[in-house]
Amino acid sequence: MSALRFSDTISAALADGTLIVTIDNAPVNALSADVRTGLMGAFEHAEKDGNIAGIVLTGAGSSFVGGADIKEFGKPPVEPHLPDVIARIEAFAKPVVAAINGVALGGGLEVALACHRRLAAPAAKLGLPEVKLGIVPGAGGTQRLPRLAGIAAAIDMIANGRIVSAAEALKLGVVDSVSPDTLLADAIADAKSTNAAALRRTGHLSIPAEAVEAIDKAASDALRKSRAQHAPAEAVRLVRLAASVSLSEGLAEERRTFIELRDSEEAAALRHVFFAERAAGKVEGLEAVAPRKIEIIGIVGTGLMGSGIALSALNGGYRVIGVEQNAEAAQKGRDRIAGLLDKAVQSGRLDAAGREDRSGRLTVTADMEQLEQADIVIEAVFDDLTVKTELFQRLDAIVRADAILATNTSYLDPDVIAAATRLPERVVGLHFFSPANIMRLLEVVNCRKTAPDVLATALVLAKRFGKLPIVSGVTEGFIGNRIFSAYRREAEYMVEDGASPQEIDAALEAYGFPMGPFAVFDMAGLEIAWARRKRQAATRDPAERYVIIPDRLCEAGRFGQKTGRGWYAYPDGKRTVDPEVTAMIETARAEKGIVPKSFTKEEIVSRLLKAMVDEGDALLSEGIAARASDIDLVMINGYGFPASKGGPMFAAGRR
Ligand code: T1G
Repeated sequence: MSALRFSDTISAALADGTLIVTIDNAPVNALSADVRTGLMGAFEHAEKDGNIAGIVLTGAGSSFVGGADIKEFGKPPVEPHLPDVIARIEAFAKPVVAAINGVALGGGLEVALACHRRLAAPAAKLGLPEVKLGIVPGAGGTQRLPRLAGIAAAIDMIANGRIVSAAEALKLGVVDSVSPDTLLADAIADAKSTNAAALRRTGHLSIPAEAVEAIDKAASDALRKSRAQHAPAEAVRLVRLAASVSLSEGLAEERRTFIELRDSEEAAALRHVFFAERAAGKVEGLEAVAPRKIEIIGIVGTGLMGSGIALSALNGGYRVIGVEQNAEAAQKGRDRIAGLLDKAVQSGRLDAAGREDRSGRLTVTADMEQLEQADIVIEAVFDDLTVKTELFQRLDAIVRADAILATNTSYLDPDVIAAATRLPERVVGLHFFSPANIMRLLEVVNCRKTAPDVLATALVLAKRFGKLPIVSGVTEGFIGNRIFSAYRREAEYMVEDGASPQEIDAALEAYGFPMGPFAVFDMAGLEIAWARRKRQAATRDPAERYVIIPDRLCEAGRFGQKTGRGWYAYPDGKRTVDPEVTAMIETARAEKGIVPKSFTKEEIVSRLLKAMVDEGDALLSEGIAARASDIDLVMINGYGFPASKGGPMFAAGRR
């Protein structure tokens, strides 16, 4: 086969009259300017060369094409523009077959949709996830996908950014066949057998007829999930439009909408989150450090947190030994984990074989000696310093010297726990968020003595658990709870200054939080913070402003939702403003001689955002957080900060 090169990233080989064009732009074959230029060159060549009867388009490595090059967004667009490349492919006079060897996402799927035929490898994944970046497909996806899969399926995939397997793509008509292991050969054969005089151009197909109810349901399902974001609604509008306008009109409206959204604040925020997630968990100088081998994970405590952690570990493919204080508690732990597995099966997240496989890798015992086999032990016992320290001292005598000990504490100082053990350098913090099998966020606490390879191992484990690891230094509450405490403090100051809890909650919900702070405090329970305030009372700085109202709520037995009353009352479970609380607030203000002020929604958001950002700046200057984008990810993934705003540090930078 003779090799041809059309750009740094586009090469081709002629095989038996078929030009095999390969996109090779590591790491995901994004459609950079060089890729687009090379593709145009390859098609130019194929058009002129009479020996070429057809083209096969494929990707190098594990991706077909991971999408348009997101790194080019926000910069002046460079020709050739993607829609022009795509139009060139679809209009080509000779058969063009896509051999989808891996992920075909965004512009990658749009390129495939413009080909005349599509063959996929079984492991290929296909999707138009642009809404996750606050945009819509901008190169024909909203107009071509419905011509193959129908309006309802196209709405489901595009407005939800849902990625489908090759098998589902085949069922939907998005690909013509799935090739188990001879994808390229099959694609060449397909190109050769395709009649150039009767090419099936996707853009020229009419939209398949389907029930209006199915379309309306797909649309309402997608819009219900999208909450405050604009892109999903625009995606629904554009896909529906495909049924009533010509291809060129639809493409023009799609492009206009794409450009408008691409330049929006929301898209800038979501792009920030996308790159932040890829930067997270990277620690300067750790690249060269080899992580320890982990196969067996011990978990002491299989209560709410421990069972969630156990399921994450089982999902990560590990063997798990859960340990409880006695046989009865061990049985309860086994049942709790079995319940989580059943829920995963019922929700369709797990099939029966997967459940079987996980159960087969789980042991729950009262015999702590079994942990001598463990490569790491994660404790998820009662958050008390003595309990955790004594446990680690017991484990010191049971586990191997090269085993890691991880503490899942929220508020205790892991350095103190580590200092009480024989080998402090093997201790690391893993702060899971409840429910631990669902919440992606995992704060990996780099204690003062933690060895580099122990930290590297914890980061590998976090990824295998499917978590988003954020490295934190040791400070009370680590990154998330320290910022959340500042947020709570400022919210309480504002109540004392004149804003009501319901005004503050409404302002933050309008900004994009699923729940305002006082609703969250009531849901979490007021007694935890109250206990901590009482613990700290003796050492509190008398000069520091102190809001007495939360103490009074607790003294009145108002601990939040669970007691039916907190900052709000909850008659029949419905959150309502309680005049008793309003009176308590007014009394507390009067005692301090505060004349209540009124605040606009914007003032409320700005003041609470500033409280979070000031604490974030402190965490950065103290070296607790490695980068501002890590702080954004913690607040988005652990505390409901709207991703469409990018996180507190990003949002503050844009204001
Ligand atoms: N553009 C630029 N860089 C990208 C990229 C992209 N589309 N996708 C990934 N990267 C980088 C990423 O930042 C990281 O860089 C490295 O590749 C590995 O990524 C016109 C406008 C493809 C499933 O939304 O979902 O097409 O940290 O760690 O886990 O309508 O990346 O190494 O420097 O995620 O194997 C639509 C986004 C774009 C897909 C691979 N496409 N990417 O996952 O690797 S908009 C997407 C992903 C668009 C059109 C519109 C995943 C992946 P670094 P990674 P991975």
